Parts: sequence; C-alpha cells; structure tokens
Amino acid sequence: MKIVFATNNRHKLEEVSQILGPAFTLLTPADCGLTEEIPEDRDTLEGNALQKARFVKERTGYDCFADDTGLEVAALGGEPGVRSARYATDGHDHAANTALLLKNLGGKADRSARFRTVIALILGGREYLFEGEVRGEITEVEAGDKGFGYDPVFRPDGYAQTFAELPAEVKNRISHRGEAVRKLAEFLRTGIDNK
Ligand code: ITT
Repeated sequence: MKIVFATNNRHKLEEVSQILGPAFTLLTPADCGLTEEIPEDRDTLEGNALQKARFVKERTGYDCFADDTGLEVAALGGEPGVRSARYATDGHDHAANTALLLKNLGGKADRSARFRTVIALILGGREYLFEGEVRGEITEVEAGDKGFGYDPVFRPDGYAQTFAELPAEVKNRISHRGEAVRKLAEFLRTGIDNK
C-alpha cells in the first residue's frame, strides 16, 4: 500500500517506515511535488497533526497522515509539550532544545516525563486520530548518538539506557511513535479503528 506521510523530518520518516515494514511504501510531500513548509502552529498535538495532514491533502489531493509529537515533563508543567520543536529557538535546534531542558530541570527531584505522539490520518474524506505514549525520565546528562531530538536525555521506564543508546528496533517497539503507528497500520489493514 502506498501512503503519503506529511513530514519534513527524515528521522521520523525512517522510523515510521521501519515500523510499518515492507507492506507499506511511504511517499513524502516532496515526492508529491510539495516543497512549501508545512505549517504547525496550533496549541495541541491533535491540532497540529490535523493541520499538517489537511495542508498536504489540500495541496496535493492525496490521502495522507501526519505525526505530531511532544515531550511532556511533569516538573515543568508538561513543557515543552506541543512546543518541543521550538523550545529554545524558532527553528528545530535539537542541541539547544536539549540544553535548555536540562537547564530548566536543574535541581528538580522529579524528572519524570513522557513522549506523546498523535497521528492524524485523512482517508476517503474522513479524519482519524491515533495516539501513543511512552513514560520515562529525563537523565542528568546526554548519552548515545542514535535516534534524534530529545532521545539522548530520555530513558524509558524499565531500561538503563536512553533512547539514543538503545537499538532502533527497541525504541520502535516501545516508543510513543511505535504505538501510534501500529494502531494506524492495523486500521489501514483492517479498516478497524482500535484507538
Ligand atoms: P514534522 O515535519 O513531522 O512536523 P517535526 O520535527 O517538526 O517534524 P514534531 O513537531 O512532531 O516534528 O516534533 C517536535 C520535536 O519533538 C522534534 O523536533 C524533536 O525535537 C522532538 N521529537 C519528536 N519525536 C521524537 C522522538 O521520537 N525522540 C526524540 N525527540 C523527538
């Protein structure tokens, strides 16, 4: 099955295509001739995921899905949350975002956090949402060079290593995105929304 993934993040593209496996071929906005930046200025993950998917559907005519993900840190009142990509700057500066997170958490005893992903799918004129989350802790220092974004400082519950130290297969098996993408895949295969 061919489906358009409304993302400009190549790390996400790689993860999602690994999770979906060979039965699905993912097309990017660029593959559909769309080079404009995809807007994401809503104040919830659901709002942003729908905004991205609707933008690509309107511009290209293709059914598609989009992922919006946030890191929610308890001691920071759920921040950076929906602003995870733009926490430190207007851009997607992963190093600056991570440094700011560690600084803001300095001295706090509670380092619990979760990643949450919302996927919006537009198919046959209808919209569907799928969610996934993983709970864990923000480490004191960065560790590992796999993954992307906040992975070097996120240690999932039940593991001694960060997402950036764990093999991609392990991250994909237990992650926020893994859970949401498997729900999406199940729906695409069977037509049953098990959200
Ligand atoms: P899109 O083109 O799909 O919008 P994006 O990078 O803007 O890509 P999001 O807004 O969903 O993606 O993600 C917000 C930020 O959260 C992202 O820039 C990363 O820094 C971080 N992030 C998302 N998923 C992550 C993951 O699995 N591990 C670590 N950090 C992640």
